[in-house]
Amino acid sequence: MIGTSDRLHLAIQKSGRLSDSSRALLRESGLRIQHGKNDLTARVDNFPIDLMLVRDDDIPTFVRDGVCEFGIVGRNVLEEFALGEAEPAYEVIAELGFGTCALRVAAPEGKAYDSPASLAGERIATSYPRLLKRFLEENGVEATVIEMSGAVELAPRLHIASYICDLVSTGATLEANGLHVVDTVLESEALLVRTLKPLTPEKEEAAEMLLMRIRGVLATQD
Ligand code: PRT
Ligand code: ZN
Repeated sequence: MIGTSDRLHLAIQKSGRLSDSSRALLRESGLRIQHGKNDLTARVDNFPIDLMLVRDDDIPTFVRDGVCEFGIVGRNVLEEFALGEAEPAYEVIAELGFGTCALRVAAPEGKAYDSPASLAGERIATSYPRLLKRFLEENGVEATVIEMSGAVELAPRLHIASYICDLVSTGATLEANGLHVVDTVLESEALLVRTLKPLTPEKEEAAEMLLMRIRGVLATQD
């Protein structure tokens, strides 16, 4: 019989833009997920796998520490986290093709932008300070990064910053706030990631089965 300690833990977003697609992928992979959306964990009843239903921001930490051997999380969240780490914290196993968006620089109407050099000396509001700082450094630009946890698109109107760097999918939010895209910092989609911590042979076996099934589903989507 398989004990609790032999069950694989896979972290997915509890409720948000990645939740439904993450669950759908696992279901298509043949996993029968038992519990409803409000529990912290959900048991897979036909494989030794438990789902951890958490905030997306917590997934990189859980995978780094091996609390969850696998996770599904956006590249944006993962790379922002990784830039704050001294050592590699995970391995990317697969690009999942959902949750697509991009971290973009946007400016108010009438604000000139030719190249990243246009940002020199400016104030830029973002929830992704490390990714933005990397972009500025790569382009040899010195600018002030203003960290905001949300409502970044309001920053120019509130005179907190002259540019913003935020996630965009349809662009409707930018448009509603009189902003337009001027540059791209990172293209993003949901990724399947794996801990770098070694697995027990039992967990390794479950991991190989899980990956084979997920890869099978992804192959039919290409
Ligand atoms: O509660 P929890 O912390 O888990 O959720 P969250 O609120 O932090 O995240 P959530 O559910 O909003 O997003 C989860 C992940 O979905 C993100 O980390 C991205 O990888 C991905 N994703 C895809 C997006 C978007 N598209 C997106 N459009 N995340 C956020 N947005 C925002 C965007 O910033 C804008 O403010 O949605 C708004 C609408 O976008 P437009 O361009 O369509 O208007
Ligand atoms: Zn979040």
